[in-house]
Amino acid sequence: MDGTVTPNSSHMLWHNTRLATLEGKGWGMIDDGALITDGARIVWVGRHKDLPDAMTQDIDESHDLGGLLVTPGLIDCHTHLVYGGHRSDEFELRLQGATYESISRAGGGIRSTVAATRASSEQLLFERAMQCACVLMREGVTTLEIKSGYGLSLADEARCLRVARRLGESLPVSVRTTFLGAHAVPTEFDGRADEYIAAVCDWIPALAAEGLVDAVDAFCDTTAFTASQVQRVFEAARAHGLPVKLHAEQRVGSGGAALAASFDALSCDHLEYLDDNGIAAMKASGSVAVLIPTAYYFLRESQMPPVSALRRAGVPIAVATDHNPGSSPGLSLLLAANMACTLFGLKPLEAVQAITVHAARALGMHDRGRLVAGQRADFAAWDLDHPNELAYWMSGVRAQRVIVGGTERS
Ligand code: DI6
Ligand code: FE
Repeated sequence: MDGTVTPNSSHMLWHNTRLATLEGKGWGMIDDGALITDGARIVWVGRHKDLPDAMTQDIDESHDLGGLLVTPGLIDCHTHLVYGGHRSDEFELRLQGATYESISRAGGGIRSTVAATRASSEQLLFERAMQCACVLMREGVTTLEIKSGYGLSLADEARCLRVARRLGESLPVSVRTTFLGAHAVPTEFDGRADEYIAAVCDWIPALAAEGLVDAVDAFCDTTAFTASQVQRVFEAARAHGLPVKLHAEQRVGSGGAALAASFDALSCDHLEYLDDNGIAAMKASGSVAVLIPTAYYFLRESQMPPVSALRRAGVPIAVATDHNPGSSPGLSLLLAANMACTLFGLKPLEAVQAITVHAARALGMHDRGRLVAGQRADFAAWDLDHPNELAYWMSGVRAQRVIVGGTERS
C-alpha cells in the first residue's frame, strides 16, 4: 500500500459484502450489500438485489469483496506526525515521578522535539512521517489530519506543513493540515510569550497564501498559552477565513473550550477538565469533542472527560490518536477506539462513529465518514463478523482492502 494505486474507471460495482454504513443512529447494516462508485464518489448503496436495472447496465467494472465487512474509511482527526527525534528519556523520567509539566518547565517536552525537528532535514522528516502514515493506513485510515507545531519559526513551521502536504500527494490518503504555531514558546522567545503570539499571528497570512493551512490550532495549557493569547491567534485565523480548533481542558480547566466555541471551532480536543459551561458552548457552536484516550493513558491521568454530559448535551464525540512523541507515541486508531471504550466508557458503536462520521465533522469534512450516495468513495473491508470488533480487538486488526476516492490501494 505504499503509494501505488490501481487505475480507476468510471462506474464500479463493489458487491458480495456486508455494509456498516453508519447512516442514521446505528450501524446502518446492510447484508448482501453493494456499492456503486463513479470516479471518486459513491453513487448508490443498498442490497445487491435492489440494484436498479438501469444501474446494472452502466457498470464498467465489478469487484467481489468476498463477503468481507465494509465500513467507511477511518479518519484520524488529530495527529502531530511531522517531527524529529523521540522522547523516551522523558518517559523514563515520568516513570520515576517527574511530571509532564516539570519536564516542560525544565526546557524539555515540546522544546526538545522542536530542537530535534529543526535539526532534521526535510527529507528525513518526510520519510519518518511517511512511515508513520503507512502504519495508520494499514488500519484502514483514509483521511488524516497533520498539525505543525514542532518548528515554531516561520521557516520551520512552513517546512513541516510542506512535508504534510507532500505526504497527501505521495500516499493514497487525504491529508488535512493544521497550523499549530501556538504549541509552545520557543527558546528564542523565552519569557516573551505575548511577542511570540504576535509573531504566530503574523505568519498566518504567509502560510495561508502558500496553501499550507486548512485550519489553525493552539495549545491552551499551563505549559503553553492562556485563553487570551489563544484568542489573538483565533482572531488572526478568522481574519484569513481559516477555521480553528483547540487543545483544551486537558490537564486543567482554562475556559479554552468556551473560547474556541465562540469562534465556531471545528473541534475542541482532550477535554478531561471540560465543565458544563464549555459543554453548553460547544453544543451551541456545533464543535466536535475529540477525545484522546491514548494521551490520558500515556500521561497516567485520572480525570476522565465528561462523556455522559457530552452525550446528554448531544455534542458529537470523535476519537483520535494524537500521535506525538511526548504524550501519545502510538499509531493505532483502533487501539484509541478500544481505549475510548475501556477508559472513557464509550459504546463500541460510539467509538466507531468517533473514528468515522464524527471525525470527519471535526475536520469540517462533510463529504465522508458514512457510506451513502454522494459521499466520497473511501471505504475499508475487514475480515470481521461485526463492526463492534473494530473497538474490541486490542491489536492485530488490519484492513483487508482499502478503497480511496474510488480507487483500490494496492
Ligand atoms: N497534544 C499536544 O500537542 C501536547 N499534548 C497533546 O496531547 C503536547 C505534545 C508534546 O508533548 O510534544
Ligand atoms: Fe495534540
